[in-house]
Amino acid sequence: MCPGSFDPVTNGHLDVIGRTSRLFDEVIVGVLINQSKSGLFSVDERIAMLGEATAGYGNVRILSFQGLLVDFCRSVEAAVVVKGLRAVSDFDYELKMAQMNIGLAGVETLFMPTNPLYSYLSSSLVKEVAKWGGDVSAHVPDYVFAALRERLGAGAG
Ligand code: COD
Repeated sequence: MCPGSFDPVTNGHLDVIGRTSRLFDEVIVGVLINQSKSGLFSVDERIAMLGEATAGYGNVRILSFQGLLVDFCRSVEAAVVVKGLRAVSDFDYELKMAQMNIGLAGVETLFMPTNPLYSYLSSSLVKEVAKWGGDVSAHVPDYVFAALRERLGAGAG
């Protein structure tokens, strides 16, 4: 299980998903439906972008979920969550969630060190830079870049 908000998917996410797909027989990318936070892209748009990005892998499925990640893992019989770690700040937060998730349901978390090429990348930074006219084309797939341009207007790079 590779869970996240993916609003939108970046090359950092794709690096983790691609490496996970080489380690496991089947990978589910779980897109969180967050009722209290409306994103830049709808969940359906995020799923479509992730689907396009992972079409080349034969063993990756994209699904959405609400509620607890451990309940979703149980419903699709996923025993392991894989999370990318960018920095110590990620570790602080991720360690707590991993410990909570194993306590709640015995779901294990494996941490994958980020590719240094993408260690500073996040969806929120990409959106912020794109909003103010910075060029984010090196950080997201082409169709995500096009979608950012369309959504944010001429400012997106
Ligand atoms: N390099 C490597 N990995 C990266 C990079 C990068 N540049 N960018 C992101 N990642 C990885 C990280 O592992 C991250 O966790 C994951 O991709 C997803 O990133 P985002 O930003 O799209 O998603 P988040 O952080 O908003 O997702 C958080 C979850 C949805 C996983 C979390 O909130 C959750 O599990 N929610 C469900 C409710 C729940 O169970 N809560 C209790 C948890 S104990």
